[in-house]
Amino acid sequence: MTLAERVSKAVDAAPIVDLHTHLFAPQFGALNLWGVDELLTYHYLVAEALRAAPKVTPEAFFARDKAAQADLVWEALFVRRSPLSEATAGVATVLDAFGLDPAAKDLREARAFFARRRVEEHVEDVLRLAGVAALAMTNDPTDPAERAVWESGAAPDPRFHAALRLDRLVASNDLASELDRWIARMRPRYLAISVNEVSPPPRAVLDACRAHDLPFAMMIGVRRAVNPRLGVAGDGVSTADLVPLERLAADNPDVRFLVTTLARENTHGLCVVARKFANVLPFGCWWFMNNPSLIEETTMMRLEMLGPTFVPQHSDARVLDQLIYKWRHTRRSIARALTRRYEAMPVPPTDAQIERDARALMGGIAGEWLGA
Ligand code: HDL
Ligand code: ZN
Repeated sequence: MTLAERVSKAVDAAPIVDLHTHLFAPQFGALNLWGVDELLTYHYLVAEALRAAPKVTPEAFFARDKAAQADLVWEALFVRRSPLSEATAGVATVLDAFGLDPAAKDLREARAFFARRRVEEHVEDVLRLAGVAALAMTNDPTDPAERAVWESGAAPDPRFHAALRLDRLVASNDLASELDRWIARMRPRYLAISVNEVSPPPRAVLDACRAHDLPFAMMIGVRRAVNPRLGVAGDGVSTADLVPLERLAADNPDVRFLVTTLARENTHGLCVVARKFANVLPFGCWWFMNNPSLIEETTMMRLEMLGPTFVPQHSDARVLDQLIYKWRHTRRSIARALTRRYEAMPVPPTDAQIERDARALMGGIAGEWLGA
């Protein structure tokens, strides 16, 4: 076998620990999204369909029901055009993985297939096909539907770990008591927030991280609602100043920071910050970075500057079935970058060394930080 083949084999076999998703365990009922209509109304595809069919206004699109929205997306992006974007290629990968025709003229076959699926078996099949051993959800107690599930006493499938999302919770009047309440109820593996610019979080947040030994995840560079007409598809990106992140890491050496940046221009700077501060762990190729060309570039940069001491990827999946494509596609990019770094070694690695490194990168390091 060639080096590339040996690396791909090890990366494909390495169990995944998915550090950030918007998935919900089956115990969350309708919040657990799956099936072809959910796949096709993923906000990435909505934005792409509205570009491809500009005569359809966002308002007219959102006035349709979900099936009619999915039909429009299918026609615009899969029938009239080839699925060349990462999000469309992903749907094609998922359909193909289930033996469905990604070039079908309509969604009848796919809808009939998913209609026959039972959610419990579907969850098992998707996790198996994607090679995902554990994942973190995104849990926001200010969301009434999610809050109701937690207050019902539901116990999530143990492979679905909680992550307490603070974007809205930080506005609480008594943040400290809200944090205590939801940390006790959810047992989250980390606290998380998305920001446009880096600024110190409220003191109560870092106090809670220390008190419960929880990492704090900062997702930096998002600009919300640059086009409000697109709803959840309307967010944009900006390059952030990372000097405040250095200060945060320096001022809180006993707090572990999980960090991902949305702008390609911040990738290199984050690697440098991580070299200066061992309590900063770069993770994933977030959102607009989650494309094969950028995953390979980013993973190369991180391997060159950090060695295998970071988490190359998270899926950010919102629909259960997306785990299949997001991890199949990303494994290819990570394997390519890893192979290129091994080629730079004067003595090639053994199969055992390749397996050790692949397992650390695909799940080991994330698992340590997730406590999974
Ligand atoms: O803030 C986030 O966690 C982002 O991932 C947003 O949810 C975004 O809409 C998304 O789904 N990106 O993949
Ligand atoms: Zn996300």
